[in-house]
Amino acid sequence: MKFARRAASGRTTAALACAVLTLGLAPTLALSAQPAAAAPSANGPKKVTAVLFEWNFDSIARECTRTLGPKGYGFVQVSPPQERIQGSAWWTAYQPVSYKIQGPLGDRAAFKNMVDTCHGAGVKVIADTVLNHMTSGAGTGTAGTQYSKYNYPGVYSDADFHDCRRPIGTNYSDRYNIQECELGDPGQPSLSDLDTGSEYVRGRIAGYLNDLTALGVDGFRVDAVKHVPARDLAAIRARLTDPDAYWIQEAIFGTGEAVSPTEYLGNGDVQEFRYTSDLKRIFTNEKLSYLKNFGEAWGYMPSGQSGSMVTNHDTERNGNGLNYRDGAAYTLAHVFMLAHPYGTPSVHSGYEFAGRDDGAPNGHDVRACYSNGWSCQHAWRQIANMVAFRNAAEGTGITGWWDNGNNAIAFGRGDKAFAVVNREGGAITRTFQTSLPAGTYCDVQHGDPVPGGGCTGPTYTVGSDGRFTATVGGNDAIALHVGAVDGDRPSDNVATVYYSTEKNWSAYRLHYAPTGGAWTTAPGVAMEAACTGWVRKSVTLGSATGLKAAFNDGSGTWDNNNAANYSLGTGDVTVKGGVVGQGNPCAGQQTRTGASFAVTATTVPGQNIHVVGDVPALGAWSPAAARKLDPAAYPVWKLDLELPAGTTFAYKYVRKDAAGNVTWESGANRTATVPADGKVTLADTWRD
Ligand code: ARE
Repeated sequence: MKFARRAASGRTTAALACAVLTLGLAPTLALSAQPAAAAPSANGPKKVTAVLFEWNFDSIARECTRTLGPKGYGFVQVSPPQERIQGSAWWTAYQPVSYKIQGPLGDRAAFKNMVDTCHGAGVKVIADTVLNHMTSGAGTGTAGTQYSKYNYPGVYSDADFHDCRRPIGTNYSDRYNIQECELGDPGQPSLSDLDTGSEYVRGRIAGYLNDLTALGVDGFRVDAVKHVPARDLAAIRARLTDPDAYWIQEAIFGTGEAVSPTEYLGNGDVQEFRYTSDLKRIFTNEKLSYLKNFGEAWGYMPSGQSGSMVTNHDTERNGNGLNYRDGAAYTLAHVFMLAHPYGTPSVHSGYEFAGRDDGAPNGHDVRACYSNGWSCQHAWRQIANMVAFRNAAEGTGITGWWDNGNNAIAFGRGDKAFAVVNREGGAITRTFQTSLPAGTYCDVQHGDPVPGGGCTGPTYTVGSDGRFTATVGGNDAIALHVGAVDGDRPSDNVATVYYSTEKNWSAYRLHYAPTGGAWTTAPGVAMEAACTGWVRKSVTLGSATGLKAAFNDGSGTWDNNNAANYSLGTGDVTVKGGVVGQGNPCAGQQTRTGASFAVTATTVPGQNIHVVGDVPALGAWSPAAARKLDPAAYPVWKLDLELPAGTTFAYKYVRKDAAGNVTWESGANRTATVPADGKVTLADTWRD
């Protein structure tokens, strides 16, 4: 039968004729009968998905409650939950054996519990579904099903598979090859390709999706749709008990290919893979200023129907997207993605891997983030706090774009939010024009908003003119939004006065009077060290809306603005070179994430211990640019270094003598990863 059909009807028309006959409908009708993808609005403004790749169901349930719900994620995506082939590689997930929910991620009861728990936390659930194919070989599945290729007891037998039965290889210019042959490389076992033109197969697949719906699932990532004719998917979709289920379809754009991702827009959202590869290129090799018209103007599919992502489980391994080893480029690309309105974003959260096939660590069980190799990108402050930014900005476009013509950009989202992304090597200082309402905002890149008002990190005061001044560190960002307003300051009228240390006094004092109030007793109150170049003092002004101030060194030397005193407002105010400004000048300088190196090493006089590594801050493996450690606690040498959250780096210690000779310690490179917040503490011993 299979040969007869192919011989009689040629390539694509074979399946087409089949579909028309069995359905009694023209394929175009079947397509146009489909509802447009409903789901981006299905969880209110909360559209961001966290993809907890290969996490088991119990771990996902915990994470929904602990992080995803509180941070405002709308969806969690779970890896394929059905019975899969056995093996340690992650890609066993993409070879279904049956539609029983039983495998390394857990069983049906655990799955149901996960869905219910996530719903309780306000998070909807997307299941990754594989419906193009089954397995490439024979064996026993993770629920005990004995299977062979083209024979899956209780589900499919030989007649349910396409006739081509040879690997697709790399020929993507032939629709028949793509859609009826088997995913896989020539000479390798390839994946038995379901005949989705068959009513029986469509019914089976729809039955599986409907079972997931009955368990509470809200949407589906549909794997490998390029290999399934769009009309077959439409026919499957028409059988669903939940017509509003969200579909996010995986179809990789390829220039000149016979099957275009746009063919699938009638069935639901489609992932825009050019977004992923372009972001990698821009953030590693090109200029962020190019992103000014990023989105549909770059030829992408419509924003409202496209999935956007910095990376996924394939691209983080095959180089088509950034991955967790890319340090600041990776983190800042996420900040940009979540600040920018294009598409429906997903944040891939996986695990560290040495080889491409490496399966999930610790039996898929995530006991704690940043342990056992679980990366938890979705929980990094720089990424997680942007979910609320994105939610607050939902429905707004880009306003007030600024760039420096190079690698520093800033843009607003109407009167809801404002972000600055600085991929320059050094800090930038600038007064930014926003459309935000006046107020004091929590910088959610460096602190968390405190419920009811307040912020655990730096704040910026936007004036009634919409402006604020900030210094943004190299490879750092600032993000403000109306959901994270520091409510305390405007009502309490607190001023944090920053004074430049350019006078090099040995002590700094602030002598002040709230507007209409009494002066402090001269010489005033002591100011404290704030950051390089600045001292500060916070004062509560009560109902006063500003203060008069003068500065002195406590020993009779004054800066009183040439006897006029300075007039300062509330919030973060600065005085430098006799000029009054606003904003927190320390924001870009704070050492919040990084590494604390400590190595025990004995040396002789004239020798010093340095650390060198694969990131620029560690000299990019150049001993000349290595960073010297401090021997104050000899024989322990120490160095505190700021590095972006999430940076994974390799390093080694080197010894240098007075003549500049370099001796490397022996052994393999050491590696470490900077956590989302705080520092990774290293306690090493020099290896002779
Ligand atoms: C594994 C082994 C193979 C072996 C096969 C059968 O790795 O060596 O031949 O089993 O024994 C994942 C893994 C595969 C794995 C498979 C099944 O990535 O390595 O095969 O699971 O276990 C095309 C598809 C696209 C697909 C990519 C990978 O169009 O849909 O290839 N992506 C999805 C998933 C993958 C998954 C599958 C599909 C299969 O996200 O993780 O595979 O379920 C151009 C084209 C693209 C094409 C790309 C790569 O860019 O435009 O369309 O993507 O080339 O060929």
